[in-house]
Amino acid sequence: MSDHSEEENNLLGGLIMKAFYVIVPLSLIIMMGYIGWGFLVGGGHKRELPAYTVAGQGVTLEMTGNDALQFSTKELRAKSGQEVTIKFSHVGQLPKISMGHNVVILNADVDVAAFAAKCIPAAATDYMPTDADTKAQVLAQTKLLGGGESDEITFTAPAAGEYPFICTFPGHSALMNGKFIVD
Ligand SMILES: [Cu+2]
Repeated sequence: MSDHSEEENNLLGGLIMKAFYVIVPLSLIIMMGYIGWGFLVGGGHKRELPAYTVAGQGVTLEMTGNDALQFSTKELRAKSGQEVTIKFSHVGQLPKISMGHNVVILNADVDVAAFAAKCIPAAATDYMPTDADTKAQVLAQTKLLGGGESDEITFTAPAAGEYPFICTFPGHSALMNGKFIVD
């Protein structure tokens, strides 16, 4: 009886030992799995960070135009290669047809007065000619806005230099102009 019981105990002990040998490595594997998973998840977040950081390294420039033919700034700044977001708002009341405003950034070598002059007849396309030559002169542009409207554009800052910007609505560029300065 006691022998039998001992045998049973031995058998049970063997089973426990076997179970121990299985459970310990198994829990180690599971633990390492968790660590690995945590690392992956953490790594995933870390991999996302550069995307946020890129946006963070980019620059958002907010500017407004009003019914008095004024841009809120005459100077926009960015670093070459930087992702630039311009948030432009028309904070006036007047409609686009009488007081439209846009922000059109031109290449550094563009004759601003000549460019503004050729925009005057382009009413049908919001005072932005659509020919290839004109497009080649433009670095970035917002939509033409009426009072209360806003637009947002994103582009990559070009090589260091000074790039003129204007509103192309007829007559506005004399007052509504500035420089986009890239360092
Ligand atoms: Cu304007």
